[in-house]
Amino acid sequence: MADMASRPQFTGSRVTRLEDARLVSGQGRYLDDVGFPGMLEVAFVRSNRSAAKIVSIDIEAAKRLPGVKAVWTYANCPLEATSAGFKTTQFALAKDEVRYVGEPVVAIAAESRYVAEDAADLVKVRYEEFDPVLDVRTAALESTRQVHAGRSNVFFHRERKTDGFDDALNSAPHRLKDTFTFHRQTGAAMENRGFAALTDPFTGRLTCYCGHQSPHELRSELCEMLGMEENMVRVVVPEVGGAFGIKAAMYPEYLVVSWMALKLRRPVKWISDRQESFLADVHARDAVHDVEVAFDDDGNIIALYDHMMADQGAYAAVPFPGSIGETVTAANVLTGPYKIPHQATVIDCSFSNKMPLGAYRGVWGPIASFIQEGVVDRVARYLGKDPAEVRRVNMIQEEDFPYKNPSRMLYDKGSYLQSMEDALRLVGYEDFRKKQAEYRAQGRYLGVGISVFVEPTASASSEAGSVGYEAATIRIEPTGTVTAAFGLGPSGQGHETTMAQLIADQLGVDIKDVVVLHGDTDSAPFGGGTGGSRSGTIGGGAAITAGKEMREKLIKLAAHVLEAGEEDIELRDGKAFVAGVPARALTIKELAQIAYTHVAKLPEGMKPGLEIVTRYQPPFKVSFSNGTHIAVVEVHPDTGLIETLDYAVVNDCGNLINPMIVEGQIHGGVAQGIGEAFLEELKYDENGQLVTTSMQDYLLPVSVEVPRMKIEHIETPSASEGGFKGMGEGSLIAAPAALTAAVSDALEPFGVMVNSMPVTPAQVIEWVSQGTPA
Ligand code: SMO
Repeated sequence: MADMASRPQFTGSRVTRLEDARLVSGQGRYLDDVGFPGMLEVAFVRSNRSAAKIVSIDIEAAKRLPGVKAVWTYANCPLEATSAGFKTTQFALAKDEVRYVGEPVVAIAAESRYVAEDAADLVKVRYEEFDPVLDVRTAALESTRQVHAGRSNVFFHRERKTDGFDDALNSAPHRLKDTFTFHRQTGAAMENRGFAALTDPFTGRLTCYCGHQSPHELRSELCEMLGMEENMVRVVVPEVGGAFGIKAAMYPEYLVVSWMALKLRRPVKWISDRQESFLADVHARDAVHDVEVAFDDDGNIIALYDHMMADQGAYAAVPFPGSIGETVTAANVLTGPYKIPHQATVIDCSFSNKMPLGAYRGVWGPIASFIQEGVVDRVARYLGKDPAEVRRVNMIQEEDFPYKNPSRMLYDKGSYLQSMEDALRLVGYEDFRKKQAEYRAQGRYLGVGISVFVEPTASASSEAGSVGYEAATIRIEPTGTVTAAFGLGPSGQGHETTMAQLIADQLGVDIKDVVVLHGDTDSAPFGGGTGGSRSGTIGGGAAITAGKEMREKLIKLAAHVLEAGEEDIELRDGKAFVAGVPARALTIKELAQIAYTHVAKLPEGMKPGLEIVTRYQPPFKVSFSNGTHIAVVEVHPDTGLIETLDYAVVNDCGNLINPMIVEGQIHGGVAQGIGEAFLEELKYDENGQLVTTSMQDYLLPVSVEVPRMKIEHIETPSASEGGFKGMGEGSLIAAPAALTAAVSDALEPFGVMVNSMPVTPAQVIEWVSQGTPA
């Protein structure tokens, strides 16, 4: 049979996003657009102490306020929100102790949010304070108070070392040490997090609305914690205005709202305000790494040591503690694209009195890249060599694939060196070096930073997808158009377009005739969801696999009705043709009519209907995307301001489904990278109060800070169906390392080598004032 997929009409093209007409015209329905008659709205009283015993809670005045329906404490809602893997006991509403500022203590349901907020002001909680634990090094000390009594603050410890590491380190000609510090951040999605729930009064079935990355995973977690069966709970994910990992988590508020809908028999909704988002959306990063690198005179890196200390915050978080992701995965890819034979890692994850750590785009990646590129740049500076040259010397080469790194991760084929050479060309590297010297002579400080990244994608154990497969249903309706449903939970990535591209090509139909549904557990097959850069590769594989199965059935049916051989049937332009005889054709609609209503015409043994449900699991544990980011910045030592003057990305995520969508992901990732490197920071004071709870304190990049990017693609296919690799996180993984390396390069005359983020104007001024200009 002719394979349409070998001549794709849509796959690989810059197909305009099908979802954008409604999204950019304000017609998207987000969580806060969900409303029902009689709906109650919820406000939470949150802990304003970072570590304290709850002495008493006075809710009487709040209960008496007109319009208030319920004022709940733990006594009304005795539910636990716990994580199976690294169990800490967190209650949906704090029971007798609070462990971070922002922890929900009392929930109020009222006729409106205004009334609920007024009632919240009337609640009086008396606390008896403890000394908060706020820093990873202190948390690890024996003398420090235990965040969870009877349990060591260091809840995860792991040591790994390659054979011969100590000898390699000790016999190396040169060794350098530094400490890298990462600040706290959060996903800061444009759309705040929220949850709505209602119970069917007759069946008792619960329907939940939530902007979430993994609808089925959320349903499973809710059922486990509420003690309900999965056929009694439906999760519906509306449009999601940014998720970035923070909407992959299960939160205490979701349990409270569900429980209220079940007990009060009224629809209930809660959506966080911006302050709550900063306080109570999972945080990320927040780690200190003690690093040592050993190398020879030519710049060959021989061994890398990293003691990683990560601050989990008060609880393990569900479904997994972010500090484990930030460290264990960082250890897995610490050497990045470089052939470093020896590695030793020590990991300590500890509890503190801060908001729990979960996932934020890239999880391990910005940290691993910052260290790996920082180490190469330190070696280059120490030896007086060009940073690009030291990268060439250490880079994994073409003939090394498949390459097993010191953490035994198997890298499939990539284009590491080529991506760097191409990116160097895009910024005119050699020329820039000449100009840089001239600028310096004029007292201007320009720098260039290189970040060559590898990104483990489409993993069976990704943080948001606990399953290694993804699921797709394809149905050709009786009128001949196509409905496809996925278990994915997209949040702006354009799945409605990319999945439709793949399906349309398999079926030979117009992309406009394919409707992609997602995010409703009643209609979508059980799947893992979006996260860990997996949707395009694994979800795309499911789309292709289901498309192929449907194609086979259509061809069989058409061959039978047209009395032709299956090998002579072509699917194209919404029709099944007999090859070479264009007049002998049936439209997909005619085939669908036969399949659904004139079933006597079906070939013997063929079941009626046109509906395929399939699951796809790639033939690897993980596939590695790669690429290079190069940033050119100017640093103004007098004001501390940093301008990004030029930015190049050469990206290799295997075969492209839609280059425009891939580039959109790169644009967003680099923008977030600028935030991470220069702007965004969640700061706690010495009492454990979060002092950055508005957009005035937590600075996000705006258009003036985000440069135009020069983007090129290399396509080194993976072994997945379609040859795709993931790419959702790569740009945020690479960008902070490139940007900070550019700052180090610019400020070389002052002896500056960046070892902490964000690089703020105040930080620049401090470094410059301590340095010695050449
Ligand atoms: S940080 Mo993500 O949900 O892979």
